[in-house]
Order: sequence, then structure tokens, then C-alpha cells
Amino acid sequence: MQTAFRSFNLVRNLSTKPSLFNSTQLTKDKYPYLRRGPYAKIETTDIHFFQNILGVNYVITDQTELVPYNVDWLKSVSGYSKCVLKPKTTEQVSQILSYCHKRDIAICIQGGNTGLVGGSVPVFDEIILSTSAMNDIISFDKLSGILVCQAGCVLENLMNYVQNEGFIMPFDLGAKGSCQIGGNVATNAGGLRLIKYGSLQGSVSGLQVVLADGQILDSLSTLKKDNTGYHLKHIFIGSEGTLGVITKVAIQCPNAPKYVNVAFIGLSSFHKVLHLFENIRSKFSNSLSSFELMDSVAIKCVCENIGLKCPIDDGLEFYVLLELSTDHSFMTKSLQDFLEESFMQKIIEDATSADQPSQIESLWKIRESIPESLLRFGYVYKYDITLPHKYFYQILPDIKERLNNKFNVKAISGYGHLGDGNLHLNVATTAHNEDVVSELEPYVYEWTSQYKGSISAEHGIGFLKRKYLKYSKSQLEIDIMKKLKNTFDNRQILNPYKIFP
Ligand code: FAD
Ligand code: 2HG
Ligand code: ZN
Repeated sequence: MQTAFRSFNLVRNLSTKPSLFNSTQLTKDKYPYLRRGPYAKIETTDIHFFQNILGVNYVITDQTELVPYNVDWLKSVSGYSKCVLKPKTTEQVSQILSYCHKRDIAICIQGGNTGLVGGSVPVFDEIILSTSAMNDIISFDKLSGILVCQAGCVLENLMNYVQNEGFIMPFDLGAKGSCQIGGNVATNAGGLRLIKYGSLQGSVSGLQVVLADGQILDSLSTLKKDNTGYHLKHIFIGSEGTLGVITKVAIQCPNAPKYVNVAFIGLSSFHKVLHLFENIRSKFSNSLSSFELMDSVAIKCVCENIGLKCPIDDGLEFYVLLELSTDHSFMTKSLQDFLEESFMQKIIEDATSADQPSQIESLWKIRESIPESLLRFGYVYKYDITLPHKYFYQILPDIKERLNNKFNVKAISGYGHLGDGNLHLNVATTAHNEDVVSELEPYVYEWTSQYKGSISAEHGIGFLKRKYLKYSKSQLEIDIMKKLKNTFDNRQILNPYKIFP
């Protein structure tokens, strides 16, 4: 077993933006049964109105410039919006929404456009309201750890900002270089450290939101405790752009841990992965800040398609990346002893550990590059499910059997946030094929529902999963959600065709 870290080359700056050339089929052609809602079509007078509010540079109508805003990161859906608006202030958003509400113009709200369920791009010709120009940090209180910022701040910029103050953001995602805090809140993003720092529902203390008719709802509380009536912020966390435009976020940041240790571990069976998880939790309990599973297919894809190198024996069935965050200097030794012991007990086959930032980053890069590495094949069918731990990997052999030697499938991989019971099942092919979809859906959702799991653990429902909401929500729950939608957006102008079947 290795205990010393071996360095290896990294491919940096993975692209997270679609190219200017749109090769993605239009959503309206891919799903011909869809009908455009009775919304107004954009006219020159509308464009002039928007230009008056925002200035000409913040209204995009050029055909080529529009492309990356119309296509999602996965290149699975594409709208044909003729107009992107880039407000800088809440007041501008309010004016835009008030106007669109009166004119019956449909709007798709877009942050970093890294969403994985087709929610961030228009389905037809909805105008796109991009929050990218709303990127001011408003305040940071070192006593409370509360950061207040505009919704368009890129997550990585916020991470760097609070790090300089001795804090961390309470969550982290592979898309951090592009995704925005507003989009993170709108999707209730989970990510890599939820096991220790909890979900955004716990760490977001307040939000400012512009409602569909242009009213500004100021719930931007920076208080840790506030039980005065209903917590309206929770309605918007995870609302995926269907209830209002999040314009400002107040979020609680934890103090940066003094010591971070990461281990990259190889194991020969899934049973042993669970054994390791049980042991590490009982030994390090609250210090465990990540427990990520990667199967051999995921590692192979990262190595072959991205060019990264597996830091340990690359012939094993499963790999775990675990992270400990503490204020205790003895953690490096404790972790190495733990790995040594697990090796002696034949729970793990190989491992390497790191406690220096650059080494830690290199190990994380392997995990964070998995989505990109699978997409390099051409097209990926993605399932993001929560399951009880004992069934976590059990769907993989079933799927392999269903797709066995058919459809020129390039990879079937299971990876994800095992610590939170969140599996990412990815099937990669060279191009989209409806026959593959028919093999996978509703099969995956039925399977998940049978084990009382969730059909969307962290990515949301968006456009791609709306037909399957019923596998995780009862009819009564869906009816109440619809009533809420009507209360907040009676003209259905915000992100139409999303979430609801
Ligand atoms: P977008 O993609 O632009 O939008 C997502 C949704 O939010 C859309 O429905 C949009 O209408 C809505 N929205 C955006 N901004 C606002 C706003 N200001 N007000 C109201 N609605 C808004 N997700 C995880 O949960 N965990 C992960 O570990 C994770 N890793 C990822 C890794 C990669 C490489 C990629 C590409 C994606 C990953 N994601 C992950 C997906 C995740 O949902 C997004 O990355 C992120 O939360 C979306 O932020 P965004 O700014 O890109 O939003
Ligand atoms: C991750 O955990 C993201 O890497 C993306 O949630 C998962 O692409 C996926 O399926
Ligand atoms: Zn994830």
C-alpha cells in the first residue's frame, strides 16, 4: 500500500460552457408533442424597452452570441430564444418582470447554465434572463460568518473570497468555476461536502427574490434564528426558476478547518466500500466532510478521456475519495493508521493520502472530472438518485444486463456521494438514441421508487425529469405544488414547461 503521495499531470480548465456552434437538436423537434404556450412573441418595441432599462450592451440579440445561452451543458436540449437580458440590479429585474407580466412574455432564468436537467435553457423562444452581470459581493460579517451577495456571483469566486477571511463556503461542486450562487440555491445543489455541512436549506439564512409580477420580496435575513411565521425562503430554495428570480443570497459560511486530509482508496467489492464507510464514520464521525464513490468505469473514463492518472492501482473495482476536515493536527497520523489497519484487515486494497492543498486538489480533480469525461463520448443519460446504502450500487448490474452489447453503449458508470446515499448513474453513448431512453425510463425510476428512493437527489426536475415527478411525489403533493406555482406566478411566465408534467 502506498502512503506517500505520487504527483501526476492534470488537465485543467475543463470547459463548462457549450460552444458557439449549436449542433444540438431543438427541444421542440426532439419532443414534437410539446406545444408552445400562448405567450406573446418578442417584438422590436420589447427589445427597445429592455435596451432602455439595461443599456444596449446588456441585451443580446445577435444570433451567434445567443447560442451558448440556448443550449444546456449536456447538449441535450436547446431552445431558440431571440433575446438574452443581463440586468445588474434587483430594480432592473423588477422592471423586466413587471413588463413581461403585463405583456405575457415567458422567461427562462439562467445562472451559470451548468444544470443537468434541462431547466436552465428555454424550451421554445422564452427570453433568457441571465444573472451573470449581478456579481457583487455585498457584505461579509466575520462574527456571524454570513456572506451577502448578488445571485450571479460564481461559486468559485465566493470560495476564494471567504477563504481569504478564514472561512469556507458550506458546499462545493465540480461546476464551481461556472455555476452561480443563485443557480445553486434555485436547484438546492448538494455537492461534495453535504455530509458535514448539511444542505442549503440549513445554510441559506435569507433571500431577496423578484416575483413574477415584478414585486421585490425582501427576505434577506442575516439572522441565525428567526421564527416569525412561515420561512418563505424555503419555497424558493430548489424552486428551479419557476417561482421568482433570486437576486440576492445571505448564506452562513463555516470557519475554514485548520487541517484537511484526503485519502484516495481502492477496494475490490462494494460490500467492502460499505464496511469502510461504517468504520470511518465510527472513528472520525463529524470530521468526515466527504465520502465519494467512483467505480472502475468512472476512473477509466477520467484516465482515458481526460488524461488524468489514477494515483493508485488502477485495476480495482471501486475507488473512494474521502475527506476529513478538523482542527486537530494529529489527523494525518490518525488517517494513515486507519488506512494501514483497513489494509491489514483486507478491507482496502490500496490507498494514498494527502494533506497539502495542491495534492488534495489533484485528487479531487479526478472525482470532479468524471461528468466531463463521460460527456466526451458524445451523449450521456444521467440519473441522480438517492437510495438506502445497501441498495446503492445494486442497480448497476441490472442496467448493464438491459443494455448488454446493444446500442453501441460506451460506458455505464455508477459514482457519487455515497455518504449521502446519492448515486449518479451515467450511461454514455456517442449520440442520443430514443431506444436507449426506452430501456432506461421509466425502469430506473420504477426501480428507485421500489426501494423508496428519490428520483432526483440534487439536480432537480427541470425539463428532462418532469414526466417522472410522480415517482417521488404523491398526487396531493403535486397538487399543492401547483397551487403554490399559481399563487406566485398566476400567468405561468416563469420557466414554463419545467418541473410539472
Ligand atoms: P443554471 O444551470 O443556470 O440553472 C439551474 C436552474 O436554476 C434552472 O432551472 C434556472 O432557471 C434556475 N435558476 C438559476 N439562477 C436562478 C436565479 N437567480 N433565480 C431563480 N432561478 C434560477 N449539482 C449538485 O447538486 N451537486 C454536484 O455535485 C454537482 N456537480 C456538478 C458538476 C458538473 C461538472 C456540472 C456541469 C454540474 C453539476 N451539478 C451539481 C449541477 C448543478 O445543479 C449546478 O451545477 C448548479 O447548482 C446550477 O447552478 P447554475 O448557476 O449553473 O444554474
Ligand atoms: C457530481 O456529483 C455531479 O459530479 C454531476 O452531481 C453528476 O454528472 C452527473 O451525473
Ligand atoms: Zn453530485
